[in-house]
Amino acid sequence: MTNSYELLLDSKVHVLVLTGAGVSAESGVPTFRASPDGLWENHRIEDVASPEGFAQDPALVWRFYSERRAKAASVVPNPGHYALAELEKKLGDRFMLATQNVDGLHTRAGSQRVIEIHGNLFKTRCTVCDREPFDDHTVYAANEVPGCGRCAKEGRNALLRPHIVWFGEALDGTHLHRISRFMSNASELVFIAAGTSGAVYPAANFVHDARRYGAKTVLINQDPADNGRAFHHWIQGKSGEVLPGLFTFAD
Ligand code: BV8
Repeated sequence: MTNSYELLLDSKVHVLVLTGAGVSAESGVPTFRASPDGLWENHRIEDVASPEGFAQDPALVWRFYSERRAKAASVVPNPGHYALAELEKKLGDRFMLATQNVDGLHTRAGSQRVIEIHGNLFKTRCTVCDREPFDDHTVYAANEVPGCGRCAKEGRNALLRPHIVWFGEALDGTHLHRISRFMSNASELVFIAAGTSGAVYPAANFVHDARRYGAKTVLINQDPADNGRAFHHWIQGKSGEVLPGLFTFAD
């Protein structure tokens, strides 16, 4: 574990960054392990963020997401988000950001090459018809469960759901393909994971995939991560403080 660290990037290196809830913590967005018992309203998050949880109590699940939607809309990106947007400007298509976060803060900080592998709080989709997930900033009332207007017109009763990848649901295959193609195309790869406990799969496996491609792997995290031993380097600290001064560029 080191505290001061500098990452020298040459003109060939490709950088893949994976972020988790810790990167948004300095913006005021609670992490999943903020409350020691990892509960929300006495529910295990894995139970609320799941298709079974939604089937059992859609109003409770919409309350969980409406509350997080309101919170995410009320905060702003922090220096860690901006540092990654700056790095993308320098590296262009030699940069890729995969985020587990659903708060949209990377995009608001200017990042464009972002893959939101777990979805986005501000998108909603129908549980039945194949309409595209649509932008939705509505904070639904406590017991309101929105229905699909298009289905209603066609005489069907269909609930709307957050466009989020729940536990037990598959990630978008095109996202995973883009990430592995980025790694395999890189002649020289650096993999950085920031603000993530490495507890959730398949994202927690990315470091192993990157090492198979010969990557240098760096973890930037306040606490030890579950998959921390897989990284060559661990910079213990706050991502909003570490990321801005981390990168130097060889000519
Ligand atoms: C799937 C959306 C299969 C919800 C989320 C092995 C392989 C594959 C799957 C599994 C497997 N083992 C188990 C599984 C199942 C499961 C899983 O991983 N379970 C865990 C609990 C063991 N995985 C899945 O279900 C995935 N689906 O694999 O499907 C499949 C295949 C085909 C067909 C059907 C099914 C889906 C996983 C996605 C779940 N959705 N998010 C929502 O957000 O509401 S996960 C959710 O929790 C977040 O998105 C995030 O990914 C995760 C929390 O993790 P972190 O982001 O790391 O946050 P955390 O709070 O844990 O840690 C923050 C860290 O930051 C801390 O370490 C802290 O120290 C640090 N920190 C804090 N402040 C700072 C800081 N660091 C730096 N600076 C700071 N300022």
